[in-house]
Amino acid sequence: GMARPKVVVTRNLGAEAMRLLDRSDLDVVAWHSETQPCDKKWLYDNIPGATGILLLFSEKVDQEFLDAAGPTLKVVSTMSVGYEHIDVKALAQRGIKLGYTPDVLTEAVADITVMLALMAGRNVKETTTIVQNGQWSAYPWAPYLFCGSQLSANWLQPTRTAGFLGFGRIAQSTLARLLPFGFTRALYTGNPSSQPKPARDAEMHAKYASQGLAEFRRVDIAELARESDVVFVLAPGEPSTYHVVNEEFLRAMKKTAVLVNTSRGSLVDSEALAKACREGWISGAGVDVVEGEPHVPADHPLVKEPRCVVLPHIGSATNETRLGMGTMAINNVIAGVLGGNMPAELNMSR
Ligand code: 8YV
Repeated sequence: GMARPKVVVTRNLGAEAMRLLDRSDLDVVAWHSETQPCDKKWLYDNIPGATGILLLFSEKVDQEFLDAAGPTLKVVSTMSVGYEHIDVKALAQRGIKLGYTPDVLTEAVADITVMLALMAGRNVKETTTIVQNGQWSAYPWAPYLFCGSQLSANWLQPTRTAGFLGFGRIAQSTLARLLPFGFTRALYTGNPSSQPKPARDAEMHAKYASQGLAEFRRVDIAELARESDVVFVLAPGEPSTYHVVNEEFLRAMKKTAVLVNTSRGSLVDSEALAKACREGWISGAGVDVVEGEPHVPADHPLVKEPRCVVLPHIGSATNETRLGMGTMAINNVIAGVLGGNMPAELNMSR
C-alpha cells in the first residue's frame, strides 16, 4: 500500500495523549520515557525521512537538526507557546510548517502570574520559611510584623496601576483577573520587536474603558517602570527583549512595587533584580523563570533573596493544561503531516 508518513515524537506525553497517535495512517516512532529526555543518538537515528516531528521547548531545532531530518520534513510541532528554541527562518526557507500551543495555557499562566504578585507582595517566602523552620513562636505578634504591600486597592491606595511589559494573550488574561482587585489603570509596552498596531490598540482601549479601567495606555519602558504598582514581564524571549529589566529599570520602579516574570528568564537581569530586592528599590519579586534554568543552584542570588519567590517554571503545569498542550501538539503534527488544518500554526510572515 501507500507509504505512511513517519512522525517522530521526542517524549512520551502520557497514555491519554499518546493514544491519539494510534493511527493506521501514520508510522509513529516515539521515545518511550515520560521523565527522561530522548538521547541524541536515538533522535538522529530516527529523524532521517521523517515527515513530522513533535518536540519540546528544551530541544533545539537548528540547521544541523533540519539537515539530519532531510527534505521529507513538512512540519515541526512544539509542545510550548514559546518557540525561541526553533530557527523559524530556517523552517520558512525550507517550507516547513511550525505548530505551537498558544491559548490552551493562557489561563494557567495568568493564574500563576497573579499568584506570584500576591506572594511577592505579602512576604510569603520569608514567612513560610519561618514556619517551616519551626520559628513562628520566636516572632511575637506586632502590628507590623510580617507586613507586606497590598495588591488590591485600599484606603491609602485607591488607584492601583498594573504595568505590562508585553501585552499579548497572557497579559490580557492577567489584567482580567486584576480588575476585581480594584485596578483602575493599566499601562503596557508593546513587545519591543513588534510594530505598534493602532487598530488593535483602539479596540482594546474601548473594551477596557467599558470594563471600568479609567486609564489604559501604551507607554514607553521608562514610564512603565515609574508608574506601575506591579510590573508583569510577559513578552517573548528573543534578542530584542534581552535584559529589558535591568538596573536602570528597577531603580526607576516604586519602592512599594512588585515585579513578576512569567515569560522567560532572559528578559530580566538576575543580579540586578536580586540587588533591587535586597536594597529595597522594590518591595519584592516573583519569578517562574530564571536565566540559565534549570541550572539554578541554592546559592543563586535570586534563590537566596528572601524577597524573591522563585518557582521552577510551573506556569503551565496543571494536569488540565498539560493534557491540553499535549493534545494540541499532537493534533498539530497529525494535521500538518496529513495536509489538514493545524489547530495552531505559527504565522511566519509576520
Ligand atoms: C512549558 C512554556 O512549561 O509553553 C511555553 O513556552 O514555557 C511552558 O508552558 C514548557 O515550555 C513546555 O514545553
